[in-house]
Amino acid sequence: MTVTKGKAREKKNTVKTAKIKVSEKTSPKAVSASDQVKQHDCDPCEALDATFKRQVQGVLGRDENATNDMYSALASTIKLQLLEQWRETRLKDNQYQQKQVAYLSLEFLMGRTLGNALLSLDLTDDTHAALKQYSADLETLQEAELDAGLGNGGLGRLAACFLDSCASLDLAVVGYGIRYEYGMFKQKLVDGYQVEQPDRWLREGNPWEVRMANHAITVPFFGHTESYVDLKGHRHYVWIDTQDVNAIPHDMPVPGFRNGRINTLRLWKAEATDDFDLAEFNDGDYTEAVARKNLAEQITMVLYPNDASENGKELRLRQQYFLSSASLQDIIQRYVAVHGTDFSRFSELNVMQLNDTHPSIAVPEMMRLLMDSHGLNWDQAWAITSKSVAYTNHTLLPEALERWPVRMLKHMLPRILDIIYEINARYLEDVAHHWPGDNDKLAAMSIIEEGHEPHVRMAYLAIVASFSVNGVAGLHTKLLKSGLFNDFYQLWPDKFNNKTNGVTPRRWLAHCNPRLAQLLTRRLGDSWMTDLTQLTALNAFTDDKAFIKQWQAVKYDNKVDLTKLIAQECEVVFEPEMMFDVQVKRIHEYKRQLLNILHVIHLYQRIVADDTEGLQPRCVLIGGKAAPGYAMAKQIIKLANNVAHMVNSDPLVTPFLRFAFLPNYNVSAMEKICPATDLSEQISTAGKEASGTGNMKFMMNGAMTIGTLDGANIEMLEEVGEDNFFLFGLNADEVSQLKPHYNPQQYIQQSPALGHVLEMLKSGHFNLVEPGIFDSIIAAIEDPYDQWMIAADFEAYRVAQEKVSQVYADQHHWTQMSIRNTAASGRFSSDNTISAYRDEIWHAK
Ligand code: M8P
Repeated sequence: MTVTKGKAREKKNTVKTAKIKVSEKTSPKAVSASDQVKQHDCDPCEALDATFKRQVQGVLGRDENATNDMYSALASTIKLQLLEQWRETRLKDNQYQQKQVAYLSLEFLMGRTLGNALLSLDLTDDTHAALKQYSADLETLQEAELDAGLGNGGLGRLAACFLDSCASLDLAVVGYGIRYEYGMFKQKLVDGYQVEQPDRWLREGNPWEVRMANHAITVPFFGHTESYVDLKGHRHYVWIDTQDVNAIPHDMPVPGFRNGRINTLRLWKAEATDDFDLAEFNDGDYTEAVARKNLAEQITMVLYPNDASENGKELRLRQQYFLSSASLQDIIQRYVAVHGTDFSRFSELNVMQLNDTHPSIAVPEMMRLLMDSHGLNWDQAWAITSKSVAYTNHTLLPEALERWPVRMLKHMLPRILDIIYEINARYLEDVAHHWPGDNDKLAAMSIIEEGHEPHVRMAYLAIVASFSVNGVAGLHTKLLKSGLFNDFYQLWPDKFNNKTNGVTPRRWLAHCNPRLAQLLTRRLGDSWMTDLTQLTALNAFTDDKAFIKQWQAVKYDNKVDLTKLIAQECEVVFEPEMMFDVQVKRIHEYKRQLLNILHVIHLYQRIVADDTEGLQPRCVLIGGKAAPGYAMAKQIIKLANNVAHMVNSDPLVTPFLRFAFLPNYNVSAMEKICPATDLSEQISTAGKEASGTGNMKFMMNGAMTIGTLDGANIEMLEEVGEDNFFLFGLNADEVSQLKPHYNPQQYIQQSPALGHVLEMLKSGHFNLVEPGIFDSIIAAIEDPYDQWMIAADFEAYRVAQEKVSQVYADQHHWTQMSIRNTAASGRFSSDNTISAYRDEIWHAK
């Protein structure tokens, strides 16, 4: 499969190697494929030059010596360069020559745009040239861009990778999301504790967005419903006395990789409507009216952290409905503009992919729009809705399963609640038909969870209305079918399918690791960027001494770069000669950062006891944010910082071990971390991590994985083979079998190493002046109800880490394994994942 199109494809094999230079700096220039056809008729370099000059000199107040000003001048220049192709893409897609896909997501974790846009448009060299007349260099300007952190972690970043692949595969896909004023909070450390600070990512404006005020949509809230019967005897419903909010689209470009397509990420901003305030203005209640205006605009103010303690918050439901309603109205308007109100072709020409249940209120909203606004009857509306909605599940964790109080829906979205009840009543007839007389089944499968406070089960609503329900890795899908959604699987086995996640090789290899990208391109040509399976050709070079040396040099230089970031952010000196052992991801008990920290303590004890035989010098890095209300996750961060302090301040220890916690881990940090990592920690309790995607980024960049049989690790292991992967621990079946009679003491007795670690923790060695602060962590490890089974896996983890050290000691062998990991990573390109969505779910093209 390749995504190189048209003229570019004709030229694919004529790489002008002369233009590919070896660059010492981390510069995207190194990977620019100079064989690609430029997309402009005039000399692109001159056009870019001239626009850039106008942006620098022609915009009042821009200062040539201010990095931020130069960044926004450059970003505006590149945006202007892509406007024409962007418009052409939109005009073409408005004709519905191919099926239109809407990817609905509350989160898009885009990170920075500039570097990726330059790579996709093949403008890196021209930009370097245009910058020559100025004092700024491209790298510095790229660093000035603030991350668009409109997501919590993997789920939001997956949406961003998918958009990149959709555009690069020439698919007509619009990402629909929310333009949060405040993205993911910024994490600071104070005394080793996480402190959250607001992320005002828009404070200096967003040069990439285009505000489309003329495409504004009105979204209703509150009010009540009434019904009437028309002359033909048909009952109609109206939702009246609503408080309306305007949804203003802010579009961001999503360029395909050198194929001329520019897709759109449409982010909605909430603004008060004029008539919202009118009555009160007239009554003279000015302050009340302004307060209400703020209420409307609150909807898109802040991204919700993925936090169990935030479950059921009213503002979050308002966000979900706001996104769903605005996006569906937009999709329907576009369709009606071409096909009128004949909806018979709607589901053939449109599909809506729900990124988890977060936008699943779109199901009843679609029914409402088709019936109440466009006059369809129930059966017609249901036939269309249920043929155009597909749902992706991303997690089995019970606390992440969304349920909304019926009471809240009744107040905020009365018409929507009526429709949910009707969907439920009709669907339960199917259930009753399938399991006659089984009332327990009806209660268990009902969309409404009865009880003291009845709730709407959003996952059930999504499953009932969707023609496709997919999990995000093989094991995860299997567990969905056999566990959480088993009843639904029995009822509709054909709905269920697996789509293993992937990550975009443009950002996660070409852009973030220019040294490796250049090495790959020299050996293989550059079409690996659009067909990552070509990397399997690397297996031919595992005995090539010169190649091995080059591979090692790349890793070494990347490590040197990372040491600078670590020194600056953590005040810890990492040595590039030592092994870089990394775990970066959200802090959660199931991800088991605690297991990693216990292992660090174990190494520390060995070094202090002078038991260093077979130890390989290591630098351990942990990074990630804890949900603000997740007390245990915050304690784990504090423990990491206290242990790091002890490790790094003992000169007898530091030759063997250094330990840092990186604050404010985000997309841009990962772009520096994954190219420099030797060992990737993917150590979740088996059965808990649906897929993982960081694991894939590390693998692509030649890191070895130490990991459990969980999520996509299983498929990574399948691709690379057991000899090139450090596997340990219980599998998912063993975890669930052990659960009822788990006895941590038994494991503690069987592992002297774990016993010593716990003794030291209990002695207060890491919290001498902070008595008792780690008691809850110690209790959790020793708790027979510890779901994460830290004690059960510790010994196997320790042994696997010994094996890691042994292998690392043989650098030649380690490098061969590293090459094999990159070579085997092709399956985890999101191009591959999206091709499967396209062929098996969307049937687009
Ligand atoms: C996110 C929320 C955000 C705000 C409020 C409530 C939320 C509830 C759940 C989630 C959520 O599921 N987040 C995930 S799922 N984050 C992830 O990284 C997950 O999706 C990834 C992409 O499929 C998977 O790779 C991860 O294994 C999975 O944990």
